[in-house]
Amino acid sequence: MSFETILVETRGAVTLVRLNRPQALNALNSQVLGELITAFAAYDADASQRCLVITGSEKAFAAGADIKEMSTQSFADMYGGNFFAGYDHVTATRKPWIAAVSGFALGGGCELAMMADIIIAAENAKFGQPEIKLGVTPGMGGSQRLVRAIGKAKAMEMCLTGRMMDAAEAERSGLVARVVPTDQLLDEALKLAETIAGMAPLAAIAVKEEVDAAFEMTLKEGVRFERRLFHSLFGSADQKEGMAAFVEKRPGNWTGK
Ligand code: CO8
Repeated sequence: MSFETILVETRGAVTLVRLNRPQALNALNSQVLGELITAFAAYDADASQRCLVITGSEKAFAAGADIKEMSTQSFADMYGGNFFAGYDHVTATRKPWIAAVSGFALGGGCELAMMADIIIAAENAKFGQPEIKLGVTPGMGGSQRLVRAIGKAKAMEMCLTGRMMDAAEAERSGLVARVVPTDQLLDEALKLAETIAGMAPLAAIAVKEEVDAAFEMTLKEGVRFERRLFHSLFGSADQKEGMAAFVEKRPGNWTGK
């Protein structure tokens, strides 16, 4: 696979995706989207890969959707072309992925980070939904995922004013799992990814389904859904292996079966 706007490499069982448009602070254009769809689909399909990290540069995770690409588009272009609906393919990734955010994560950049299962932030990270300053609104899920992540009061304030939230506030507010020194961001994200990659693969997919279901279901339905997935994992070899490994006081040796 050859890409122009992202760099993709594998490190053991972890796929590392770097947004790579430094001249535009990693602004997300249609080419980036197309390449992300391909890279995420390849990750999901590759049984040797068990976690993915997406990151940007130290200055910018991504400064938003590409304003220069969007500026002259008409309603018909956007609506008729279902602009950026392709991110639904990215969010359909079944295996876990982490956003490692340094610098600006604005507009679509913040929204892409929020599509991840976990966000880790560098101390210099800045999150924001500044679309209102451009005469538009979030368009890649920001108004929905930000409310779910940090609650209505702060989400509404951020979307109505376009103000940026620093890493410390993002951690306090529940947007990010952890803040780490900027020069350690990638190492810490890869360490976390390796930990997740070391877990039973089917259980990791099931955990994602269950936690994500909490945003879609009533508590009763969600608990039932979780219980059924729990039951179903007793049909897997990895459940037998995991419980035998515990009894035998050794690490589990997962097959993903
Ligand atoms: N799009 C295109 N180019 C950008 C973007 C962007 N979002 N952000 C920065 N750039 C470019 C700049 O134009 C500049 O290019 P050039 O050198 O050719 O002029 C280069 O990157 C460097 O940027 P700056 O000189 O502005 O760097 P600063 O350090 O001075 O400022 C900021 C950094 C504060 C991040 C500033 O660049 C900025 O405010 N950027 C725009 C942030 C923004 O408004 N983001 C939201 C965009 S809209 C959006 O994301 C909508 C998502 C939903 C779309 C889906 C619809 C369905």
